[in-house]
Amino acid sequence: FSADGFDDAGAGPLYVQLHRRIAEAIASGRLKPGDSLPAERDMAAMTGLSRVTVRKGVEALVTAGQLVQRRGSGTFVAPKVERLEQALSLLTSFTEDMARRGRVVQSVWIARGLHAPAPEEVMALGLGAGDRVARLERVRSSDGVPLAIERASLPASILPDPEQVTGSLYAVLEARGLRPVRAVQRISAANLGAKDAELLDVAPGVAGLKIERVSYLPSGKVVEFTRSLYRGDAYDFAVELKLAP
Ligand code: 16G
Repeated sequence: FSADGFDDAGAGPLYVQLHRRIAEAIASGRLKPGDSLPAERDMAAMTGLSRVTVRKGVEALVTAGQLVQRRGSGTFVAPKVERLEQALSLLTSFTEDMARRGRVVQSVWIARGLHAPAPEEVMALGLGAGDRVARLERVRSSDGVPLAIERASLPASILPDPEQVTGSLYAVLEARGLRPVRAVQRISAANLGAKDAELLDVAPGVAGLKIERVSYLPSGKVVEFTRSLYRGDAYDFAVELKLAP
């Protein structure tokens, strides 16, 4: 970054000029995914722009998804996010989906334990008085890019020992003969709040997809009630339609 070429007169507001210059550096590959940007005060010193102008220019690129800001560590060029096409007609797990694509899964736990159920969990899981619920909350990533936040609730009768789940939940259920065979899934639009956006490494307010899945055993017993937030810039959900009879 240098002070050359910033032009008070013609080329639009100064923050837009900075925005354009950083976007060009990313497009040309001079700045690569994961590269860190200088601190706001250093960028202001290098360019001769005010800190307010630098902040506005950087914020515009964060909103556009080209830069990410991580609290405490700075501003980085956003990792390249490839869009994934996900079939909606098959009941698969996150781990299976990624393995099929030859990708490696990472999960960061937010919470994992047994609790007294909330009213919506009682309803969705068909719990009785005194029943407990196992909650598994994690950020699911693939190849280092966070893709979804998953909040799964299971009856304690299905999963009395949630701390035993360290990798794939469906693999644990399968090993116990409790793998779900059917599910109902609901997808709706959601703008990500500040906390969820930070977990997914995107700017607050960007579009996400909220997915609710209730899955069942062959007997009809509910196995899980899972609420997920998927990154809107990473997923295409596809389903095959047949002519109505
Ligand atoms: C999928 C499911 C989720 C399930 C998880 C298990 C959606 C929207 N959700 O992400 O309901 O709990 O897989 O994955 O597809 P795991 O076996 O890798 O833990």
